[in-house]
Amino acid sequence: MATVDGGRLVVDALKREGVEYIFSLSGGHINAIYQACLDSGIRVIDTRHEQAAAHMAEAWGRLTGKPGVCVVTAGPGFTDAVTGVANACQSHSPLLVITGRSGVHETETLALQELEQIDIVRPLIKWGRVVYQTHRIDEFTAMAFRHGMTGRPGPVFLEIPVDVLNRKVEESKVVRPEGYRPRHAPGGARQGIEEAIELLRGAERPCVIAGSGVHYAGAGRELEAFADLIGVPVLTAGMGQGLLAKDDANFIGSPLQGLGILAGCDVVLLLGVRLGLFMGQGKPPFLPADAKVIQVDIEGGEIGRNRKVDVGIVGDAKEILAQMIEEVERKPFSHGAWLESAGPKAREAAKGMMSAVPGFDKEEPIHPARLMQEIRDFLDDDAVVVADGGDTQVWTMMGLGVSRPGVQLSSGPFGCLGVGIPYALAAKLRYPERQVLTTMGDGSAGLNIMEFNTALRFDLPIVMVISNDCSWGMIRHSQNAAYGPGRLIGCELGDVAYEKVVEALGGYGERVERAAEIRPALERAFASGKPACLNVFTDRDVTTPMGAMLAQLGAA
Ligand SMILES: Cc1ncc(C[n+]2csc(CCOP(=O)(O)OP(=O)(O)O)c2C)c(N)n1
Ligand SMILES: [Mg+2]
Repeated sequence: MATVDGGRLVVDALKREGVEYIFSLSGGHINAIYQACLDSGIRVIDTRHEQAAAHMAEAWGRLTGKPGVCVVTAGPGFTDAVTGVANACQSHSPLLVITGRSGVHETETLALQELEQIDIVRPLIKWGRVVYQTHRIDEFTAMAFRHGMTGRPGPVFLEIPVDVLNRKVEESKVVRPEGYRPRHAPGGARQGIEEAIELLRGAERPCVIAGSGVHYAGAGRELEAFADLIGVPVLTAGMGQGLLAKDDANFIGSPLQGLGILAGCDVVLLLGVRLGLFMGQGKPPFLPADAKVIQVDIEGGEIGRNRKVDVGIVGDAKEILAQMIEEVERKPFSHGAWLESAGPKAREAAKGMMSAVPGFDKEEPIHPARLMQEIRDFLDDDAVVVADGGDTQVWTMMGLGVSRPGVQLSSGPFGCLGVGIPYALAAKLRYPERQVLTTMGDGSAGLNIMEFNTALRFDLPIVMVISNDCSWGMIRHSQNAAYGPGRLIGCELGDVAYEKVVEALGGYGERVERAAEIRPALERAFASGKPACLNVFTDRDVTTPMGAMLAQLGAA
C-alpha cells in the first residue's frame, strides 16, 4: 500500500504550480517539507533571519507575478516573518507563507513553540487556514494559490501542525485537486469603457498613470499600444515602473518626476495605481484638484479612495486596455500634438531633477542626488534597482529609473526599512545575468546585513550602495524641523565600516568619500563578482522634498 507524508503533499502542490524555490530558515516543525524538497528538486534558499526569508519570497512574487513561497518554523520562526507578511499585505504582493506549528495532539500542554499563530496574521492576509488533515494538505495548498492569484494579489497563509505534516497517509485517500483556479481575468463593463474613452476623447491635456496593477496583469504591450494610439503622456508608479522603456516617446517618468506635467493635465487615467502616499493621496501637487479622473482597478474597493472619480472601472488592466483600444479603433482620435508640445519638456525636467539640486557638483561631502545620478549613468539598461532607507529611498525614487518592466523594487506604502538586501537577493536569483543594485540608508543596512552570508552561500553577487549620513537621517531631519536642533534624540549611528562587515562575511567592500570615486568604485564592485558593499559617505545636512513633507505631517 503506497503511503505519502504531509511534507511530500506540500511539495507536490508547489511543483504543480511551478515553484522552483522556497525561502526559509530551518526548524524541527518543517523538516518534512525540507526532506520532500530534497527529493523533488525544489531548492531551499535558507536565510539568516525569517524576516529576510519573507521579504525574499515577497520580492520573488513581485518579480514573477506568482506567489513567492516562504516556509518558516513554529513560534519564533513564524513571528519573525510577520513583518514580511505585513509588507506584502500593504503592497498586495503575491506571497504564500507556510508555517509549522506544534502538534494538534499537544495543544495547551505548553509544547515547544506553541502559539495561536493564525490570529496574529489574520488582519494581514487575503486568506489563511490551519490544515488539520494530512490527506487534504495538497488541496489546501491549491486553495491558497487560488486565493492568492485570483483578483488582486496578496499574502496567503497555511499553518500545518507538525503531527499533521509528519503523518503518512494512503496515497489512494489523498485529495488531488484539478482545475482549481480560473485561467482568465475579468474585463470591464462595456458602458464604463465607453464613458472613459469619451472623457479621453474630449480631453485637451490627458495623462495616464500606470501602476502595479498593470505589471501584475502583464499588460505592458497593451499599455504601450494604447498610449501610442491616443498620443498620451504616461507616468509609471510602483511595480509599473519600467513598463515603458526610458526612450519611449510617451514615457515621462514617475509621478514624482512628472509633477510638472501632472499639474497641467485635465483628464487622468489611473491604471492599477492606488491613490496613497506616493500619489499624494490623489491631491495636488500630484493630481490637479479639477482634473477629471478615470480609475481602473481589479479591486473595486480602491476606486474613489481619497478623491472623487468620474469613471470607475473594475477589472483586469490587460483586458480593459484591450477593450479601450477596440473602442478607440472604432472612432479614432489622437492627442499627439499635446504629447509633442509637453512631452519633451517634461522628460527633460524629470531627467534634470537631480543635477538641479543645490550642492550637486560638490566633490565632498557627496550630495545623495549626485550619488544617484552616478549610479544611473553607470548601470546597464536592464539592471534591477532596489531602494531602501529613509531619505535614501526617496533620492533613489527621484533619481533612478529602470527600463525594463517589474525590476524596480522598494518596500511600498508600509515604509519597511530593511527590505533592500533580501529584495536584491531575490532579484539576482531571478535575473542572474543582470546587474542588481540596492541603494540603502546606513540605518537600514544594519537591519539585514547578515544576509550577505546568504548572498555568499548562494553565489548571488548583488551590489549594495549605502548613502551613509551616519544616522537615521529622515527622522533626524524631521525631529530637527519639528522640535529644533537642541532636541534631537535616538538618531545618531556614528561612522560604521559596513564595507568591512561585508568583507568579513566574504564579500567585497570599499569606502567612498569623494564624488569622483563613485564610478570607479562601482566598476570594481561589479567586476569583483562577489556580493559587494560600497559605503558612500554623503552630506548629512541635505533632506528630500518628501522628507520635508513627512516632517510637516509628523508622519516619518
Ligand atoms: C522597520 C522600520 N523601523 C523604523 C522606521 C522609521 N524610519 C523611517 S525613515 C527612518 C530613517 C532611515 O535611516 P537610514 O536607513 O539611514 O536612511 P536615511 O534616511 O538616513 O537616508 C526610520 C528609522 C521604519 N520606517 N521602518
Ligand atoms: Mg542614514
